[in-house]
Amino acid sequence: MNQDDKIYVAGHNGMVGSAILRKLKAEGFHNLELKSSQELDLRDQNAVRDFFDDVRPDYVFLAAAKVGGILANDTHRAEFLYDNLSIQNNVIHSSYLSKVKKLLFLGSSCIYPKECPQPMKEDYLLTGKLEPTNEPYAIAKIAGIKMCDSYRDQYGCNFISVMPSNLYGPNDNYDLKSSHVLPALIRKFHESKSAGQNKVTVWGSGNPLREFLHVDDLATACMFLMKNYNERNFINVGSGEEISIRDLANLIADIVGHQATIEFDSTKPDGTLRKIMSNERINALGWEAKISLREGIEIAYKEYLDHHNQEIVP
Ligand code: GFB
Repeated sequence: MNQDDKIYVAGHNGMVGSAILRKLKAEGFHNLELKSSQELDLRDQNAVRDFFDDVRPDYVFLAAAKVGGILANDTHRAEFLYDNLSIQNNVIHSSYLSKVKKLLFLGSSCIYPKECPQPMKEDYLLTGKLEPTNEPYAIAKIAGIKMCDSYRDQYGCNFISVMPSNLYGPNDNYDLKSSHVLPALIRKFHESKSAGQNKVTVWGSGNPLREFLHVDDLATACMFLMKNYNERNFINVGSGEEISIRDLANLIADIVGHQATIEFDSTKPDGTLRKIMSNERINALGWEAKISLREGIEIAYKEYLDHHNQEIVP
């Protein structure tokens, strides 16, 4: 990528897209094409075709997606399938038609089977049944991987796919119904402390293990891969750090400074019990995560206090 190349970041207002944008700007890229979802509905095939005909970007980061935590995935199943398939079909196909030099598609670790051997290597894709709570989202993301590989095979497009583990960081979603666990627990511990309460509810059993990656680490990985990786077959990006939801709750309690009693709500699903990814391939290429979980949560809590606390606690 040259600094004058035209770069389109699809989803630049989201947590992942905004992290990629910060990284691009920090590296001096200035020819950036950005459209909010109000300006361009990526589910609209004709609108996306017109945009690509008009703009003709050189590089595309496809970070636009409908995303959410375990409950949002489980309850908005049709939207997670339709919106994600539409967005990626339109952006990937239009990138082919308008001869984009390279596209990077972002997925998620939920593409792997529910009972996958750990750590999950890229080769384990499609070797078993998916976790039911997020099957529609996973199916869409698997379709995106196959689309990138198929467009490479048939048309010679340099389209790559990147699968991050559970993400958190600036511009995260703190809505308790639709968010992921990490922002939810930051908000729950903070609000319990502010209200002088001594109880926090954590969904499920607390036993599932998750691998969390700060979104700024993901952005450095995306830049690295956009510059250095030109192969079919997706690549995992994780931190290599695994923690149980119970231990995560205790860590967040410590950072927020509120040692509340934790109550586990067994009416909520646990989801996959373990999903740590193998980072062997990306580590061998010369990239690794830099932000530890404690450091990352401390940064996230500060950002929450600065930007989100006022909006959601009247
Ligand atoms: O982060 P999370 O929603 O996503 O949930 P997944 C992780 C674990 O934390 C589950 C538990 O076992 C939840 O039951 N948990 C505990 C909570 N308390 C809470 C809470 O207050 N809010 C939430 N949200 N969880 C999603 C997938 O799976 O992860 C997506 O549904 C995607 O498709 C994404 O892959 C990365 O890790 O279970």
